[in-house]
Amino acid sequence: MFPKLAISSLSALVLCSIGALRAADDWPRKYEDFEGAKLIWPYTYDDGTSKIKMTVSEDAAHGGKKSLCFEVNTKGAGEWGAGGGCAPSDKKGGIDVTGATKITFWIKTEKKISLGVAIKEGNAPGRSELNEEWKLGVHEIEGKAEWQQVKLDLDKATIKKITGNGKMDLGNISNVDFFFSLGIEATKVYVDDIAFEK
Ligand SMILES: [Ca+2]
Repeated sequence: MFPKLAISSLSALVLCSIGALRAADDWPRKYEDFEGAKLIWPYTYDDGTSKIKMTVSEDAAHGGKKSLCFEVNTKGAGEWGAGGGCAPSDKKGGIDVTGATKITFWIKTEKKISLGVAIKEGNAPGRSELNEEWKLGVHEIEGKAEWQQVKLDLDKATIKKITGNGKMDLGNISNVDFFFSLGIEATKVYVDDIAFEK
């Protein structure tokens, strides 16, 4: 009885290990596809004059039926613009993308926009070295009727402010942030299929 149990346990252990190995090689790794029922930790911010509203929309999708929709207007007398983002919905607020070299997402905008992208390390209580934010530059996106893919190199990121170890820790990424610079007339910008690549 005991040897048989031991063999079963061993088999289970081996199967678990194979599963873990497969998961570790599973690239690209999805951050968010917006197909879930709701956003986790959604937020927006603005300069007091610029307008931004962020929702999950079924009006457009790159994959599935839904995408993230920003209704943006930064054409007013604002000082710097507006932005927003959310945590991934299926990984308890953070995703392990250790080993990733790129972030990629799809965007649909009928008007040309200047888009800033940033990622935030997840909050790790008592470990301030793991809470830093990384800016991935500001990018000109042409206005088009079609979806466009954006792919950004993580090694070109600059740290917003050194509050910890000053290194990019990809073990628990809890935010992908989209920032809209000044000069965007009222428009809708759709984002979908945010993922990290090796
Ligand atoms: Ca989608």
